[in-house]
Amino acid sequence: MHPEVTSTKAGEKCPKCGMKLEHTDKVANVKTYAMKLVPTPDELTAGQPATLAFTPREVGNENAPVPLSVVHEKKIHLIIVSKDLGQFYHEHPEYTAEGNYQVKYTFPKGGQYVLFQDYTPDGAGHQPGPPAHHGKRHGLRASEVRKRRHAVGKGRLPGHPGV
Ligand SMILES: [Cu+2]
Repeated sequence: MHPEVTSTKAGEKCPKCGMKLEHTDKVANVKTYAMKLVPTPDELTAGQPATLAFTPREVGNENAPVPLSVVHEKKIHLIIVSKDLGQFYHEHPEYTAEGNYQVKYTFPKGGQYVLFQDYTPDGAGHQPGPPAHHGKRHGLRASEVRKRRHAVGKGRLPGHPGV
């Protein structure tokens, strides 16, 4: 009824509706997360270094800090894949004093890229598999990278992997 209400004691009742709380071994975290991406410069251009800044945020509570767990020795695993699948990179944005995670990256060619972020908010549990409403987060974004001379504009397509 009120999944946000939890207790560590047995036999407690929900203060909102009076329902008896049921025991669960699952991590009681029903929060939803989204990764905010701010590229610098705003217009990504092939061959020019860019800084990609990622900020994990709790949906509906965007100002709350979202500490991340270390998984495979890193907090964020960033996979950059060109839409034609010709380019594939694995990067690890690092935490900065600005409170976000940054990685410097130079897109080699113009075109569409998919930025696949793999991260686990503390306390959200660790679940392998496709995007879920709790547990491990997989964020996906496609960024349009300008060719060096031909301005093709920039667009972002938030969405899910088409697999
Ligand atoms: Cu990695």
